[in-house]
Amino acid sequence: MNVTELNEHYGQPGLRFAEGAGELIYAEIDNAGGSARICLQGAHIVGWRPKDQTEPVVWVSDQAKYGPGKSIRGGVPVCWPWFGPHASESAFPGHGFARTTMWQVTGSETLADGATRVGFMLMPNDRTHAQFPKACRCELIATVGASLRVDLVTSNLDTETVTIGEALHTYLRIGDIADAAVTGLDGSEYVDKVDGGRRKHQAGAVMFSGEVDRVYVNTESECLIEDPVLGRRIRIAKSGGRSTVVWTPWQEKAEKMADFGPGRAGQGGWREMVCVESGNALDDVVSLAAGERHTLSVIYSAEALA
Ligand code: TA6
Repeated sequence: MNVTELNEHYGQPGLRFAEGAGELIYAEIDNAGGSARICLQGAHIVGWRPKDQTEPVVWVSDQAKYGPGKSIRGGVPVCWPWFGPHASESAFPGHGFARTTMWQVTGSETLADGATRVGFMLMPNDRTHAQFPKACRCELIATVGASLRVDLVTSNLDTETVTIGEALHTYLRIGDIADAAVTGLDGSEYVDKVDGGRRKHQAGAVMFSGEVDRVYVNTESECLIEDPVLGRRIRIAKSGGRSTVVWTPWQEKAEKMADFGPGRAGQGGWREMVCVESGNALDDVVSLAAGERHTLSVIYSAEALA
């Protein structure tokens, strides 16, 4: 569908479709509770701000690259049908193909509380079929308002069991990574990717003074990002997800990547974000018998620090 057809079929008072960066099509949402943009490539949420916040809650790099087949640095990249490197094929894209594949809009709705809901379905093609030869449907439902809810729904339409890894690789806007803390993971086991994949246990809050890349397993806990610089707390509540990934590239790694940018304060965009990702990875990958369906749901919200 082109932009005109999308607006005719799915336009809502708080929702319109428009062509934007990289000549890609975006769902642009602006309602009483919040605003967001969602790129149809990847069903990739590229920013969300509740109306009571002056700063966005979902962060996007000012140097993000937009274009067909490019993955966008920031927002809510969808990792599916695997998380991280592919288990056996190193040539397959890290975090799967969902974030660089076109999705189609399947529906839209304005809810009674004024929130806007938009549904998307991943469109398989020859490339995705070659990398994942399974009849599996992947849908994303975004509900945008004062909070942001994302449901990632996998349906196994195959005749055999299918195993998937998945995550919402969400970049959250913070004042300064050196002052932020992530709580909710105390006592959880994690795989430390910056220490050779060693297994460790979290003690207290996650604090940051260097690169952190950890996959916490077997945890369904809500996580909070405490941000004294912006004076707020970001709440990340999930269901259907047993893994939480916490990632900051820190300075050296970010500077090797072309798309982090200088950030608002000019001290590096990496200082102004942290990824707290909700999903099912490593020990927690999901096996779906023929005909089964699985939903990962995450709700993001922000509140003032007391
Ligand atoms: O989720 C953390 C992570 O897997 C890191 O290892 C880091 O490389 C990051 O994702 C970014 O991956 P990307 O493929 O988007 O550059």
